[in-house]
Amino acid sequence: MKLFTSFRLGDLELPNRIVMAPLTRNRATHDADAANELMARYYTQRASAGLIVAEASPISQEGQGYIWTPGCYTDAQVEGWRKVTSAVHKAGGRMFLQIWHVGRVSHVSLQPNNGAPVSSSPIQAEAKTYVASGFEPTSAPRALETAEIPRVLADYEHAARCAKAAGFDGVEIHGANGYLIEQFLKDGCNKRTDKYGGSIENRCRFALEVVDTVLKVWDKQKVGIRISPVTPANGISDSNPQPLYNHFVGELNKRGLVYIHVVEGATGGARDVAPFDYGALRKAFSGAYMANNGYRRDMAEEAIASGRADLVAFGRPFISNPDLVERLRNDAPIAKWDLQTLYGGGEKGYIDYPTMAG
Ligand code: 8OZ
Repeated sequence: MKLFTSFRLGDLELPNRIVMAPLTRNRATHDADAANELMARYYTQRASAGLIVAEASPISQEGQGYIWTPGCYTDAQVEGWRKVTSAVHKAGGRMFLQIWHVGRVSHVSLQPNNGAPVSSSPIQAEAKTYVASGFEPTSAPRALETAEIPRVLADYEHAARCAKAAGFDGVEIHGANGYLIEQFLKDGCNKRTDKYGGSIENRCRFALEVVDTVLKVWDKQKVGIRISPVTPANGISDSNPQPLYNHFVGELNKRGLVYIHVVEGATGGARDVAPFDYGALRKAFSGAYMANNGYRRDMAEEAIASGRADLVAFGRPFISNPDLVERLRNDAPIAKWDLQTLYGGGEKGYIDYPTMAG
């Protein structure tokens, strides 16, 4: 099967086309939001993936929207992630970090000085976030001032440097699922009248500045981006996503990124939520196309064999099947994930899912 052929991603040789998608699990340390030994065990169990994209990691406190998500901007967080990358590398794996600013999908209790979260425009997200007291509605955001944007870019640059110090093989920019980058891209949220709002070119400006900032730190062959053109996740929408993403991906192509990671349809939901021609993005981009969302074995094989995708990212199946690659190879049953233990907690529902061998 083509799913089990190797693939050259930049200077990495992936032994198969199966990627572990980034998955928020809220298992970081409670005092420092740092990755830890428990997380190192969890990722090491999954090191047979062609590539692991580690869970979304806030670039700053302002960029955090959920409690106990592991950041990548303090010394303690770099040390925490270093434990994870060295264990995964020792187990023979390869690992990118997804770097993340949630924008308005946050809560005052997580923000510096309990202030308002930031966004492109002062419009509250119709979404919930997870804080100390459980799921809560997101807080009303304030619009970033034009003059503040360089400071946010500097936070991206700092986090990109921290990811390098932590030993990752590369970074994935989180440009999906209704977070800050999408809050600029999509016109359901972005109502700005400065050079970051209005036309498609203007709405892409912030995202491309983030990309250019990360490229100051990392070689372009070690930088990917995740996008979700039609997802309604976290209350986001765009009136005409096809021309927006055709333009955006064309600009990404000029910058030579190593992959685009495309959530096809509604994140974690229906693939056919809205019409969209993903083939147009494939055509516009000469790097790797990583497909995601609801893939099963046959679909994944079809996507690789037909050339529609180079890589397929699996999310939830990796939660409950640490040996997902072996299970797919053998067409073995895929264990169901427990919804009660997705976010927060300890070992239960995290590192205790057995392999086929038990
Ligand atoms: C589920 C819960 C919290 C965050 C995403 C990072 O949607 C997330 C996320 C998912 O990209």
